[in-house]
Amino acid sequence: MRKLFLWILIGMSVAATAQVPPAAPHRSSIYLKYGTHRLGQRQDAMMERWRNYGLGQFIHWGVYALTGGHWNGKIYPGAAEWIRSWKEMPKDAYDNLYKEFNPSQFDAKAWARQAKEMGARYVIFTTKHHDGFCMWPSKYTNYTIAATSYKKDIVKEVVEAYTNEGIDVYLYFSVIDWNHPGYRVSLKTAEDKKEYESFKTFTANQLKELLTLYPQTKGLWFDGTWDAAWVQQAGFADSLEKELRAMIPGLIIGSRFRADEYGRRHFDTNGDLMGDYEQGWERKLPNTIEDVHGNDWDCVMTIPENQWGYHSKWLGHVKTSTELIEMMVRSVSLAGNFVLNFGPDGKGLIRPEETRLAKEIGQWMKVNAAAIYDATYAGFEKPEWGYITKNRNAEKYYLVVFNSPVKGAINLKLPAGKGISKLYDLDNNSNSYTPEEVHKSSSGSEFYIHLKSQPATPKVIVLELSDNEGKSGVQYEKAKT
Ligand code: FHN
Repeated sequence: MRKLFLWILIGMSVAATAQVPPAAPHRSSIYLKYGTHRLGQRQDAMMERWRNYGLGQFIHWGVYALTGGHWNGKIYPGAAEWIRSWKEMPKDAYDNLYKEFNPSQFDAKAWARQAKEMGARYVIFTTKHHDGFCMWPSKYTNYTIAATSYKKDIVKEVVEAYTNEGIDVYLYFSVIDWNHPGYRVSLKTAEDKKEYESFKTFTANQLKELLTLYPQTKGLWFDGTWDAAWVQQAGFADSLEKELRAMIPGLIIGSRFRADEYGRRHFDTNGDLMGDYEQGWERKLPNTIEDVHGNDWDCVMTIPENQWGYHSKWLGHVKTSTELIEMMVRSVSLAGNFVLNFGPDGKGLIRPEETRLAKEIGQWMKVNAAAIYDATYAGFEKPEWGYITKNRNAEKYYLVVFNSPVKGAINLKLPAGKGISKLYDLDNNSNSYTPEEVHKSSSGSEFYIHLKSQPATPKVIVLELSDNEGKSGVQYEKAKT
């Protein structure tokens, strides 16, 4: 039986509960023909579903997985999916690798089950990376899965398996395509421009093909859009985005797809977000809520320093599950989603390290997902012991403790005008905190919550606030010095 404790506030504390600060308005009146299509956040149901995900899975898989980041006995020092660009990698050797691609142990249903158990609510899957190899039988090129001995449509298998597990599917698409004869980094000659026109048509055809073949798709995650040649296609990309959105109502597209007529990407020349969410947080996280400018955003993160595709020898720091859980909680506490990357091997297997991390994250999510799902920025000052998230639809706050102080208590500054109606452990809601366990500082501006135990994993305490401030408490004399 949970006792209801009405806590007495002394003095008004420093943080004020606030919603996510609104995006900065249109910063100036520069007319843009190909700037953002909308000011402020999308408010439709699909986007609300997107911002409630909390945790997603990224999968980078293609013929590059066959190399495992090695060639001819040498280790490629870069990101494994870029090995074709390595001077030690003969281009024709790479471009014939697809003939060996036959992932006999690929099991999309097993991948989807693992992702579900980890707690992922959406997946972003590489349909085509920069090498141009298509994991679906595109009719616009021969360089596809249909030309391999595996033959089957991998994108279809992934879309169906994940959708059947209740995980929303987003398709990753690289505009960079090293295989297409019309692809150019920049347009220097008339010939370049002529060839690039065919490449633009090819790109548009493939994107419309993907949305036609896989209508379950909830969004497109674009990549490889930084080349000067593409950045100069503001009008073409603007029209193409509108065409794609019309094919699947509610389709979600991020800020990385196109540039405005002045070449500005992610944010147009007026500083307003292009697309539905910011796609700039790659292998990095914002520090404060101000860093996200009131926009929706996702962070995509690798487990090693910088490997998206399968590399058999991870060099440098490999993140632990606690580090990854902290990045996820931090993302949600700043109103974003956290997307963890997996790079299956050439046989179609998820590597043991990723399987272990998925299991450990899943064990934590099994107990604490309420702090992640449907949660967002809480409006509190960032505490030194961890993060605070808030359920979007209730006055419920989640105190996620990562750095449990040696003193055994955590400090909490309450929002002005609020009282505490309940305080209990998320993993055992009969574990209410009693007045003996929660003391007011003499300054009256914060509470000390004595933890019931020193947690071995990130601990979540649920704080339910009420609008009833209660009577003022004991006023202590200030020290005379
Ligand atoms: O060049 C790609 C890289 O290979 C990987 O796909 C990441 C994932 O977001 N995106 C680009 C680097 O920013």
